[in-house]
Amino acid sequence: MTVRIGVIGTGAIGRDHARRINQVLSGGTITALSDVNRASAEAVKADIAPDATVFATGEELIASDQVNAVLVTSWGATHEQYVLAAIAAGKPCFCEKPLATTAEGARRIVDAEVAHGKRLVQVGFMRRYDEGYVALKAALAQTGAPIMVHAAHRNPTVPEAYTTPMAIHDTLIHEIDVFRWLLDDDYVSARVTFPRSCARTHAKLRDPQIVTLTTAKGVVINTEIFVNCHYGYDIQCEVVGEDGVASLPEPMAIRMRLNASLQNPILTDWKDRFVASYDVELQDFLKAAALGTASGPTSWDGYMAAVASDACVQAQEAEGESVAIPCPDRPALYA
Ligand code: NAI
Ligand code: NAD
Ligand code: ISE
Repeated sequence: MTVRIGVIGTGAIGRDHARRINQVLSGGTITALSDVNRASAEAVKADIAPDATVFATGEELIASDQVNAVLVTSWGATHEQYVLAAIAAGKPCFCEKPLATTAEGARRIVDAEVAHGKRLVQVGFMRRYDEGYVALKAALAQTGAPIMVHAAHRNPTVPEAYTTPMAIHDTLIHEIDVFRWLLDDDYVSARVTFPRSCARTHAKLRDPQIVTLTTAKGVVINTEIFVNCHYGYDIQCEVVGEDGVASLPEPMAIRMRLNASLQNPILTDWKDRFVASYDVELQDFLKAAALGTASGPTSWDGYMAAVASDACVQAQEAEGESVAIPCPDRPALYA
């Protein structure tokens, strides 16, 4: 069966996911598009999905019988309303991170899916599908029980609209999710410290910052978020275990001997760093959607990430103080 997909939000990642479904992956076709900026949806139709219908609103797209499954790739603050509408319509839904911008919002999605009685939602935590993270998780069998993690999430630059809390719910959210999965653990507390801000930042963004998360098993994770690092898009992770240390592999790059130096190019765009894992996550979505369900990262994962994310934002405000992270009971649907 070919799954007929509607995309809500046809900006940077919505356009890229539409291209994947129509030109790279199998089992899906884009039949519907919607964006608050209608011209953006019309442009994706012209370039990628000529047979798709452009809908005035996401709700109309979800209700349409031209749509069996929904991709929510609009701005984070709009995700909750569309995911809830997709669940109400009984249609599988892939939602880009964050599932919702607050834990309460993500909980409403969990409760709606539990009431529906079957999984319908996959959250766009694509790092779980990345070959490097999968290999790192396998390597932990050799390095022994993890004790510490040292990580960094660096972007070359961000727009003026990117503010201090976004470093958590837009950027660190990838680490928050992937470390729960990598360590098979939950968080108990968060602390944030700020070095002096870098010269390239702006008035509404303290950058860089260091987030320390402690897990239920006692692992301490230090992550540097530096979104004006200038030199490239760089994701680093090193796990220190009882018997050894395992590091996330660097992306493949041609090493060159040039001009009396040894050079390794570094990527600059997030779209390139996890390009293969976006393909794998969406292929997984299409496979499950053909059966009327969802697999991969769950609404519960999206909710737990939002709970930790809210605590990290509080920890930013309480600069240097430890903030507790609650660990609610997991519904049986996500066992
Ligand atoms: P963008 O700003 O390029 O695109 C968002 C699009 O959504 C815009 O075209 C905007 O007009 C549209 N939009 C906003 N509100 C809407 C609404 N209510 N209804 C319909 N359309 C609406 O943003 P970008 O970078 O594509 O990010 C979109 C989402 O993807 C965000 O949630 C972001 O966190 C996530 N994202 C995920 C990445 C990943 O690595 N998984 C990477 C980049 C973004
Ligand atoms: P973007 O600004 O390029 O695109 C967002 C689009 O959504 C815009 O076209 C905007 O007009 C549209 N939009 C906004 N509100 C809408 C609404 N209510 N209904 C319909 N359309 C609406 O942003 P982006 O970079 O594509 O990010 C979009 C989402 O993808 C965000 O949630 C972001 O966090 C996520 N994202 C994830 C990754 C990742 O690595 N997984 C990377 C980038 C972005
Ligand atoms: C963006 O939305 C992403 O998801 C990228 O993966 C991340 O590196 C970036 O900081 C976010 O803004």
